[in-house]
Amino acid sequence: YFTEDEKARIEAVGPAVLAGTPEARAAMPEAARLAIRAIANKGHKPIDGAAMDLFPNLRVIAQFGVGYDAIDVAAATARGITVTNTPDVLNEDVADLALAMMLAWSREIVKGDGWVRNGTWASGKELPLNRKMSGATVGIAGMGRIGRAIADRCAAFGMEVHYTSRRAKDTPEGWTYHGEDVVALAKAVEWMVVAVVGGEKTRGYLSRAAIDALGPRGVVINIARGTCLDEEALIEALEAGRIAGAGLDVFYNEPHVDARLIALPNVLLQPHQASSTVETRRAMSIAQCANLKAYFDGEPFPSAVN
Ligand code: 8YV
Repeated sequence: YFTEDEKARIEAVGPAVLAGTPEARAAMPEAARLAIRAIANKGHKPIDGAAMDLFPNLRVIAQFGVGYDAIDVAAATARGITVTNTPDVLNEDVADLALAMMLAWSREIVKGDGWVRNGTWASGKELPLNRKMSGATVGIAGMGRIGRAIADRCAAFGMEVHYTSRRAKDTPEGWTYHGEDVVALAKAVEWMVVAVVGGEKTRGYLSRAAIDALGPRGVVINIARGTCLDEEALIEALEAGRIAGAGLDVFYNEPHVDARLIALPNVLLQPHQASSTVETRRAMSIAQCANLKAYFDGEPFPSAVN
């Protein structure tokens, strides 16, 4: 949902109506639908060709977020509609959350907090020893802009960086490129961070074979999209102890998380909050509105994806 500030920023570009559901859009009178030139979208509910066809004069869909997998870009292109996103401004926050989950998982931060609050520590017990993260091996599945921000942070923790990507990147010496072979990547590392773009092309990118190749010390971190890994295979591997754990900010069926994941103690769960800082959400809102304004002013889009 758009916040009041975000709505005000959109309304400063032009008059706007709130129609966040397919039902609300279909219920709009025809004259109102004909007047719509742009959609400011937020969240991950699909916008397909039929949704676009409700608005014959639609020319731009401005997504609030870097990921635009919810929007059928081919359908938009076929209709002469430009899709825009908000890249870059959220790289640091997403990378921060990836490292926060890695540190929280390895050092049992959530459990430790509970022990202090519920008196377990005061009763004389000591938290069982946990696991060192600094200096370990890490695989970055997808070395785009967010992947790079994660890798830089991991390097600062003395971690040995491995990655997959469509092309080898210009990286500091010592980082190992595994082509697009995510199984080879998994064999080389203990930590696996999924940072590929969402969408059909990356569905199940971290495959069953890759998850199993991680081995019993393997920990999967996902800040990309639920679809970027085989969630069923992940759950089975976690339940069987074939891998050590996971830290997940994204899921197949958000906001409804598979009950088996919720039952697992070795999984750290977050409510898709990687970009959710005041600072970054403001920057994303400004970037979304800059794209909307560019359309109405007849200027080039700052960040079009098609
Ligand atoms: C969402 C995200 O934009 O940028 C992305 O791709 O997943 C998030 O930042 C946010 O959840 C609002 O839809």
